[in-house]
Amino acid sequence: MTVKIFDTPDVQDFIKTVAGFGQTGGNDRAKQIVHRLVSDLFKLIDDFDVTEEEYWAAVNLLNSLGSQTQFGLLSPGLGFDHYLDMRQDAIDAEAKRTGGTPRTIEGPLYVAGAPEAEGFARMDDSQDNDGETMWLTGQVRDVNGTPIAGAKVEIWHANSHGGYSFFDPSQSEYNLRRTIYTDSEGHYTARSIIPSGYGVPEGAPTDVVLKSLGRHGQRPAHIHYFVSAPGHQHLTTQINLAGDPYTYDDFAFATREELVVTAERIEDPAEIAKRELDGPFS
Ligand code: MBD
Ligand code: FE
Repeated sequence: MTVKIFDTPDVQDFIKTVAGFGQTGGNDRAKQIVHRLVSDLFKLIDDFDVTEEEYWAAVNLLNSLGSQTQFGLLSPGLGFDHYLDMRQDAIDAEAKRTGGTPRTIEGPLYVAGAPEAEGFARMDDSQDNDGETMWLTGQVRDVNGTPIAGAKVEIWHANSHGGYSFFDPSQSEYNLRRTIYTDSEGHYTARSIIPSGYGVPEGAPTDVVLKSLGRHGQRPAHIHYFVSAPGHQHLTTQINLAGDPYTYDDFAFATREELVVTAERIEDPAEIAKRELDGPFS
């Protein structure tokens, strides 16, 4: 049996009541948005003849997502984070704010309060890391190319098993998370370990949703950045490592061509020795 009731006056009035339209208290924007949201979902139920079983299965799924704090993980998987970035890109283009390193999504795994350093930091708390040594260096410049001294560079990434400290109980606090302030020439250097890609945990509510769409939950190896300096727009971005099978097949849609970086293997013992000094190199 299929019935269509959405367009009836009773239903339309009912949605207004649900959204508090008759009430003097509350918040107008909340009322407008809840009105649209409930309206769109009621219409969806009508159009797709959603059954009671399907509806309550959806409620149970939302409960499991929420109880396991997985909304932040499903959100990039369903493209919302990237969509917000596309809107921010359009806002910047409209305001003629062009140039510079492109933004991409933050993801759900940032943690504030990482140890701070000037110019150089070692990021791996050696006792729980088995990855290949990685040297990461760069220069913060404004859109005209002028180096910015004292810029704040926050870096965080996964270990060689794709796990992040604070979310992976096997790692120490702030492992692979550091804040580095750039030196007088805008440079920063980190010694760390090469991260592996991240995978949505098997069987987690987000995995259930992705599997129902025939999709995987894999991200390529990547390194997250926040870059900020007084008087400049905050940048949220990532480096995506070239050569990963998921570099161009990221479940979170965060890869951008300009952010794909090829790691260069250092084989020369003299070059390695120079970097083993645990400090910045010139
Ligand atoms: C990650 O490490 C990540 O960066 C994103 C966007 C989603 C899940 C895990
Ligand atoms: Fe990540």
